[in-house]
Amino acid sequence: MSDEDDIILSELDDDELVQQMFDDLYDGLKEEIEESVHILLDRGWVPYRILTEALVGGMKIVGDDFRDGILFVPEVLLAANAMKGGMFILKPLLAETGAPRVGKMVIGTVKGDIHDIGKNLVGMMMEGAGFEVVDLGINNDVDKYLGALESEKPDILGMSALLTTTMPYMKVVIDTLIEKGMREDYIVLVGGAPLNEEFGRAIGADAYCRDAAVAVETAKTWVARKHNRMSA
Ligand code: B1M
Repeated sequence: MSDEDDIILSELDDDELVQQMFDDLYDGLKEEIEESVHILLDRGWVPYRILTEALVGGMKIVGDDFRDGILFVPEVLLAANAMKGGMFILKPLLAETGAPRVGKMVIGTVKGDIHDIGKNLVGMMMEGAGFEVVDLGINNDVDKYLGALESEKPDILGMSALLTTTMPYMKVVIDTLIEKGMREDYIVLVGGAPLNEEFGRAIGADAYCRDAAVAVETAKTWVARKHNRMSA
């Protein structure tokens, strides 16, 4: 039996457990991540803290080593799967805040891009803040976005891109909205690791959101602004 097998997660203190979660995420150990999430919940950690400190914190290490060529796609996929296991437990808890419905958002990752962890996190946090969220998944072309806007009639269109090669597609979607005279009907928020504020402005989005918490705050501000405009 290896040393790893001897670790009893529930006997670790909070700091040790979070460190262990970083290791388990790195090793793609979904069941261990799920167990640790339950332990932290039992210890009174709020879901948002578990999400940001333990899961997103651990994923940052995975991301850095992927960038540096220490980890490769199969390992990162396992890590992503473990992360999703933890997020799945937290999702209903984040949505349980009883916040009144504040607006509706359609969100999806752009064409050519299959990264969905960040988008899912944004969706979860938005639901937790009282937004209705329609998730279009990954690899969305312009027709998919437009179809969803027409059928769902949301306040917000959210787009996610994690690759420098796919982020320009956001402009294709926004330009098509302009061409069709639909741009002013929606608040367009964009996000993803390679973007920044300048890019958001350059493609004609209403705002760039650095992370899920910023996405929620930005969405609330813009929806309130939209409703004030409509009632003026
Ligand atoms: Co990919 N990958 N990946 N990958 N991957 C990156 C993005 C990369 C930066 C890694 C690196 O080299 N350092 C790099 C991109 C380089 C670049 O473009 N400059 C990269 C690459 C190159 C690739 C492939 C091309 C690798 C290959 O095949 N050779 C390939 C591309 C596939 C494709 O999409 N066509 C690929 C594949 C994969 C996996 C499938 C293995 C896996 C994805 C699994 C999945 O998502 N289901 C994966 C992963 C996991 C990553 C990293 C390691 C982690 C991404 C992540 O989930 N982060 C990533 C490295 C990194 O970002 N540091 C990397 C955690 C997440 C919580 O953060 O997604 O940034 P993030 O989301 C944040 C904010 O950005 C923001 O809020 C979120 C929550 O706070 N946000 C929004 C995101 N979307 C938003 C939308 C909004 C608002 C805010 O709308 C309103």
